[in-house]
Amino acid sequence: MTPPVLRRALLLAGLALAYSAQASKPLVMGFSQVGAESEWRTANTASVKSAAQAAGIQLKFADAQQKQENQVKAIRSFIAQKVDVIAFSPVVESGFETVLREAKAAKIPVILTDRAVKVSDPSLYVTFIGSDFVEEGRKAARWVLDQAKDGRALNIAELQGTVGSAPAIDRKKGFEEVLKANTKLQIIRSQSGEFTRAKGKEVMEAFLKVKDGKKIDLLYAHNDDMAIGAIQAIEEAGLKPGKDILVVSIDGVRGAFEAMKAGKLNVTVECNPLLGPQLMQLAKDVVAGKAVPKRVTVEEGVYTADQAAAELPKRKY
Ligand code: GYE
Repeated sequence: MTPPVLRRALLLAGLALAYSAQASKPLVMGFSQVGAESEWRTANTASVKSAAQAAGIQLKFADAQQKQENQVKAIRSFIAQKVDVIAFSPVVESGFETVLREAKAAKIPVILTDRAVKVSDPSLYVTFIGSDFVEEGRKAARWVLDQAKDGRALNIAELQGTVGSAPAIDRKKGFEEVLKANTKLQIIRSQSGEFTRAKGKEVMEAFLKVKDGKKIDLLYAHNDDMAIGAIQAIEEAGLKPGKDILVVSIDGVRGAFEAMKAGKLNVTVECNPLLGPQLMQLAKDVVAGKAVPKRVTVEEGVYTADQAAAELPKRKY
């Protein structure tokens, strides 16, 4: 028979051991990324991965290759693995209701990063951290309005992002809202370039071939990668991007600053992809049961070609 004192000591030691095992168990995050479609996305992925490591969070990373079905599968597998928290950047806005209900039923909190979803029940996610895409579209259009202050008319071509994605929907909305102020500014062509360079180039080539007698004066691309692809198409058509056709885009990635330095891109609206550190802090707070804001936005600027040379060395993505 163990004496009662010894029994108590053993019990306490056991409890302490269990407690320290619990405390040192890393928080597990399942993260479903959109894909690797752009420079922005690459920087975003790098930020998430390095921030998880720095925060001591075990990351289960899944690349959806721009397909919603892959994302739904990834989220279901995170639920099955009983991760502590799920974070994801939704490829498109609609169609996540069912899988989000499954996460909720499993009591796994969900954080949206970068892109928003449309759901009838906002309690299906805890918080959303990302940029204000409508405002980015407005900023791009304000620059265009400025160019047309002298009263000239501008025919605009638009390269949209992924069909149904929050940034494509919102950047179009914000741009059109501000553009309305001047009826001489007309969008004469608009199509998706899926946020990639290759598709941006392909669609711009097609735009330039349309024979309706209308000359394109300005290109608005929903991201820098599509603008960079389109710039190539413009050059191959024997025109000067940045001069014959003004080019405005969104993201503010290094490639855009290089294009601005070369005089081929006129302006980029910043969209910060370095969300990793904020996301990890939010995840820790959420799992610890702390209250977090429903919406966390990111501060961003606008850069023109004349600032490119000075800004380039300072760019972090
Ligand atoms: O602008 C684009 C990327 O969701 C904000 O996705 C992001 C967008 C970004 O492919 O380059």
